[in-house]
Amino acid sequence: MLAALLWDVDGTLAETERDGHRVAFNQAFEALGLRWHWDHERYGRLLRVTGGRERLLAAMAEERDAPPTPAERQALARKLHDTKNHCYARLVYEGGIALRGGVAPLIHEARAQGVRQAIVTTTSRANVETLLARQLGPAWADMFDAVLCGEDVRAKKPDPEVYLLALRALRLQPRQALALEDSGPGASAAQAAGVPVLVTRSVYFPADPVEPAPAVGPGLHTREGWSPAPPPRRSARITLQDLASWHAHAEAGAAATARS
Ligand code: XBP
Ligand code: MG
Repeated sequence: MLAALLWDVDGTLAETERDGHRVAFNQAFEALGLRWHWDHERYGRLLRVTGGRERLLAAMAEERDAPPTPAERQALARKLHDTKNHCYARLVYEGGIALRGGVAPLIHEARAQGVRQAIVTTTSRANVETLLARQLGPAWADMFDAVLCGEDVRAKKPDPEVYLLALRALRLQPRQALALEDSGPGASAAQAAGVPVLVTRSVYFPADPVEPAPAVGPGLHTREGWSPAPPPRRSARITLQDLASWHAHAEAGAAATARS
């Protein structure tokens, strides 16, 4: 039975990479007098490196005017990352980053029906708190039984560590939960922890290989374009009942494999 939803943040709750992080990284470069600019296409490639600071360090390898020593690069990455997170917070407060369609109704529905929820992300905690306070209101933390972030782990996604921590915090077995992710690295992290994962494709990860996933679709706002297709219902969006039945189907498959 489905006992908990484990929510990724970036790309899943909101298009934070497109509307927030990329814009904020560029604002940080400008604020620190650097002539670097990450366009949509380059940022898409850089997203293969998870973690904002780690991404900065990886990008410095491609910049001719990056500092020469590893220690100087680390220091610059730290400074840029702090500045980026301040810029990101400002974008969030100005209302520039909305939740994706279907996310808020599903969070409220799960809460009303006693399905537990956790935030399972490797982004910085400050970014999560700012986004959720702005989009779900000051009582947002009451909706989640655990909030695991980048600062809580040694290794970021696709490492399963953050999922293993969430399962421990909720005292659940992996197959009692369902992860919601948008990217290959995120889906791999959940799967490596043994958690079935539902994939809602996002702007930067339209086609990452994510099998085996109980369901893959374009977003929670629509019942169109999902594989497997959800059964006909009155709702225009994906509901908790849909999640429960995809989860049950994945469970039945896993049980049959274990028996054979
Ligand atoms: C996505 C990430 C993050 C963000 C930037 O994490 O890779 O690093 O791009 O966040 P997830 P920080 O999908 O697990 O939420 O700058 O705070 O690292
Ligand atoms: Mg993500």
